[in-house]
Amino acid sequence: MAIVIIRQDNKEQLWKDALLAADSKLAVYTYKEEYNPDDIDMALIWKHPEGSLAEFPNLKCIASNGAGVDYIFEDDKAPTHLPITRVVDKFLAADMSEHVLALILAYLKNIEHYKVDQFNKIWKPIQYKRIADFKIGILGFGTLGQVLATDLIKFGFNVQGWSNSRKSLDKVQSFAGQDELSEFLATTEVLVCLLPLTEETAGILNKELFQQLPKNAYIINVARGGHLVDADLIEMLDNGHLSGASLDVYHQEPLSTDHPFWEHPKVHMTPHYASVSDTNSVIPQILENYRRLQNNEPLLNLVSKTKGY
Ligand code: NDP
Ligand code: OXD
Repeated sequence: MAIVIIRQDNKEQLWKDALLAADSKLAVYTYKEEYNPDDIDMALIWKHPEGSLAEFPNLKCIASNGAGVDYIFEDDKAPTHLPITRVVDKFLAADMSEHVLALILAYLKNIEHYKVDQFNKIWKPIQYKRIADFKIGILGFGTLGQVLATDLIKFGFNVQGWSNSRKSLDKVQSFAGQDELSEFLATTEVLVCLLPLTEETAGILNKELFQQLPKNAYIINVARGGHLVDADLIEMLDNGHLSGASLDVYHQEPLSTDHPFWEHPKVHMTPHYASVSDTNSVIPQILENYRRLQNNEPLLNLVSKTKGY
């Protein structure tokens, strides 16, 4: 019985050390080490090389080291019939919320705009916007979306959320399903995408959706690049319907240097780092699931195969 850590961002040793610090008796390998694949019963992964999960005949569980699991379903050779778990963590949620809050406040107060003016030595005050006058719409009103909504409410924002099933959160209007999407969009002035990437949500941030937002709406995509139709965003920014966009995630990561987003004056970019799993905080749920796996107990934070998230 052993855990293998598979990720390609050079953080596998960090996670191994953290697991061993929590339980020194654990059998745990990084995928770069020598080990017997027959021994592996849990794979702790983040954007693994395609096909690499097919190497373990006794694998019992795939544990995503992030909240998203889209990359697992995209790998045709991954044994997706096995239980798949994901990270649900208070720091992952709080960090995401802080990132989005920073972007929204910077947008309302023209911080990016002034940075460019400063660079060009231009002194030109422009009207700022007030929190109380703005409605934030959160597309994907799950674990991260609801923490963000709670924080936004504390700041005095008007908030609404859209999800598959209706939610009940104090002071937040909840919209559910395709039938209520248009109504949700019609009053959303800053749209934050926090959906999982699935067959249903791929390409959801497209021209048809943008046209249903009020003129000058602002887009924040911190979910997955696959949600966005890049050309549609550029068209709607260039024709003035949308006032700007902040993007953390892209179809290709790192984004190729010839992509138009890099030089677009209305696009603000960050390198898929809005929120990352914190080892100390996340290790206990991994170890708890490993213990449950050995004892045939129900796992925490299981992904639904039918929903794909
Ligand atoms: P959850 O699964 O908790 O929430 C997803 C929400 O989306 C749920 O409210 C769900 O509805 C809703 N949803 C899913 N599909 C649909 C649909 N077809 N129509 C309407 N609503 C839908 O996920 P998290 O909040 O934990 O994470 C969201 C995503 O954020 C992750 O999948 C990941 O891609 C991204 N992420 C990005 C990070 C970054 O650094 N940029 C960091 C962490 C996560 P319901 O509640 O009814 O099921
Ligand atoms: C995640 C992410 O899904 O970091 O956790 O994108």
